[in-house]
Amino acid sequence: MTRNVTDLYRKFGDDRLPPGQRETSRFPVLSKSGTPSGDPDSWGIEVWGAVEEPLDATLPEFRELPSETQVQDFHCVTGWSKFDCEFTGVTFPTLADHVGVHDDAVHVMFHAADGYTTNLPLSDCLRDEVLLTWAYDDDPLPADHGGPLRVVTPHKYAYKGAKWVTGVEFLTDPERGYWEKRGYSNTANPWNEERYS
Ligand SMILES: Nc1nc2c(c(=O)[nH]1)N[C@H]1C(S)=C(S)[C@@H](COP(=O)(O)O)O[C@H]1N2
Ligand SMILES: [Mo]
Repeated sequence: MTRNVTDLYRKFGDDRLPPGQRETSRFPVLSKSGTPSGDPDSWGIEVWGAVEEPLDATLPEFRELPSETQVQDFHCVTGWSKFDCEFTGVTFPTLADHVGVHDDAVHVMFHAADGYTTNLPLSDCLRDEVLLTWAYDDDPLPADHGGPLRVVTPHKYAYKGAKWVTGVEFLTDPERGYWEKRGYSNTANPWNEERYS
């Protein structure tokens, strides 16, 4: 079953296309440095910090968790949006249930294989639309787009979704990630045009 979550914008604004964005049918690639290599069978994902049961899994093990396919929109802070992207993966709430999040956790830092990090409040992660995904349009997620495993955050500009994700850290105090320390908005709501801080 595929879940279409492209009506998510109604919680944040009146228009599916956020202000200042233009729609593209292409799927451009944006990375701070090159594409790290990764083999889907040996890729590892770790979850640690303020959780009951830290996780250290291979991607094949991670894929055993309940997963789903969603159709969702993708908004890049540089001004393009791509509608109707089909991603398959584990929702963040499913992962959070699996590890058991401590009551004092308030924030999350995502870590990636290229040294990238990005942060979000826990409440912004505990949405069914936040997916840790390994497939795009029924094919393995292309390496340029973050394969073997990435995060997508359709309620935020796409820099909140770490490509090549290797770690999810639950924090008891907020911290800033790579772009959040370098001038991009910490909150990143596309419908408020929160691009820079
Ligand atoms: N690990 C990692 N994740 C990343 C980035 C990066 O440089 N490294 N760039 C971010 C930015 S700025 C954007 S716009 C999106 C781009 O995703 P795409 O290349 O699939 O379009 O990935 C985000 N996630
Ligand atoms: Mo970006």
